[in-house]
Amino acid sequence: MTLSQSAFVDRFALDRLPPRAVWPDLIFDLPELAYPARLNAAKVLLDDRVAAGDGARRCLLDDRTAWSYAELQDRTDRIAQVLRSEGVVPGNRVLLRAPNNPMLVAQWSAVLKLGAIVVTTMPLLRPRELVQVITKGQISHAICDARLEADLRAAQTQAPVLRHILIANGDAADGLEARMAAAPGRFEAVDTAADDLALIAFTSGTTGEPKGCMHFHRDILAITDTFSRHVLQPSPDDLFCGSPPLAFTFGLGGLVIFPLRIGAASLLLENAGPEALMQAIGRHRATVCFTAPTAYRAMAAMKDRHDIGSLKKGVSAGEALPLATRTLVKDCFGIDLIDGIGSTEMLHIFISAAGDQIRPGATGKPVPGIRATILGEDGAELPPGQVGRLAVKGPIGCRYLEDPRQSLYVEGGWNVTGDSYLMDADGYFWFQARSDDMIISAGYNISGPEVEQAVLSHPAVAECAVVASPDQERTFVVKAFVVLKPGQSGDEGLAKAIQNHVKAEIAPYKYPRAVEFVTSLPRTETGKLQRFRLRQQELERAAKA
Ligand code: 3UK
Repeated sequence: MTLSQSAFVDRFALDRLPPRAVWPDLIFDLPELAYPARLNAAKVLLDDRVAAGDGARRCLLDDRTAWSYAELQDRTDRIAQVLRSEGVVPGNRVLLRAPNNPMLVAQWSAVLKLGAIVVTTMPLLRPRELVQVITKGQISHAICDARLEADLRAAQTQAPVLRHILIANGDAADGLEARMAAAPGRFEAVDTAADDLALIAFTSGTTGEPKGCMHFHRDILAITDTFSRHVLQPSPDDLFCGSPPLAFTFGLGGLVIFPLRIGAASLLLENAGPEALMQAIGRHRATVCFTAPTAYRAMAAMKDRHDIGSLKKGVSAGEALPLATRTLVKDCFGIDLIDGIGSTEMLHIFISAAGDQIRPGATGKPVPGIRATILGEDGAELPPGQVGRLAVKGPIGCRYLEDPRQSLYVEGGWNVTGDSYLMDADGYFWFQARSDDMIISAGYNISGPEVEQAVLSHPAVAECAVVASPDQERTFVVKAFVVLKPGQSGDEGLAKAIQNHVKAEIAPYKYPRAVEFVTSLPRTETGKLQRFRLRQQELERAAKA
């Protein structure tokens, strides 16, 4: 496969794609994945929609405004013109920084229409992390919400490649909105190749320097034409909502790309903690929700305070969905959560199940258009029933921006996600652990997340993390860090009760020999448990003792 004629003037990112030999295989197994050679994703999502007569349809909502598709197109075109007048050319990287709101979506589609490459950043990133992203991506332009300006300015002093910062949502005379007002008229989308780069998503990465995952214009459509179209199956009358930041591709897909692809609407929330999310669902009668397992758990605990009866579908991703959480959500809200495993490298969800295809406890089956298998240590495919390394391929795959870790994620054409899984005889995939969250204790292989599930099913437990803790006798023991529900007190009696509960739920040798009650657990900005931090803490404590 060769790259088609790129529309890029700035070839920095194109030239830093990994060598072809370490690309994953790309497969286009469905008729809907046969994209034309030239394609601009923002044009498809917006201009084509408006041209089809849907301009007046409801598109983006927040608590203050509701934009139609035509209004989003208008904002997009104005921003694209402002960016062009700032010197942005096709192939340049443009950094975006804002909480989830309609303007952030307009900025995102404007960068795409310009044929530039969009790099949306997590609002909580600190200057040090911003410097890494800006330097690695050689990012010259940024649009930044006034409320997040200070950290970006601090980063700029150490990353001088960032020369132009446009401030949005502020009151300066040269702010983005003032400049947009003076830039009326349509903006013709740049005629990008289907495989021109559209976005670089930096991984939330639980450790180490961020990796830039590079994705094409056609990839933006491919995630909807696989997971959304075949598993989620939303309708144009749906109202999407959820918590993940648009910088996290889980949120980008669920809150922007999926609704826009079918002419549906999306509710964007700057603050989307579990309670705010529930309130918003109730107020706007949202029908499809994207959030993490812990948020569903927290929402279930507040079921009496808010009415979310409008909700028809809930997608859970980012971490394994504990069976106890699935059951709780079914009991409280009457919906069968759609669990799905996705990754920044694959852009969105590649194994999932909905409706009567769900097998509780399993993640699901490969999404149509995706192939999945389990690899042994030697790289050979394992038969059903054996635990090994999850490997997938589809129309999208891992292409890190100039990163030696490319050859760790891609092996023999497969994307190897770093998760231990098993496939059963019916082709369902069962999550075991992140490959590095397997605990080896007294010679047994124990999955930390499996023990967490058992602990979580105890009625006093709100949250739990299970890691290996150094031990004289057994090398490591299974240790549970437990956050209790309000009103519970963490004493020896309760620790014992939790241990007995686990022994009754799963094989007794897996029970946590150590239990520590804590008030909170370390998490990434995308809500993932940082087990490595607890592991490290245990190693340090043991070294001191
Ligand atoms: C873990 C899961 C079990 C798994 C993501 C949906 O999470 C996303 O991307 P990241 O790059 O992390 C990828 C890793 O997260 N994981 C995600 N979902 C599940 N483990 N069950 C799940 N349902 O370790 C995976 O390798 O942050 C999720 C869509 C887009 C995404 N970027």
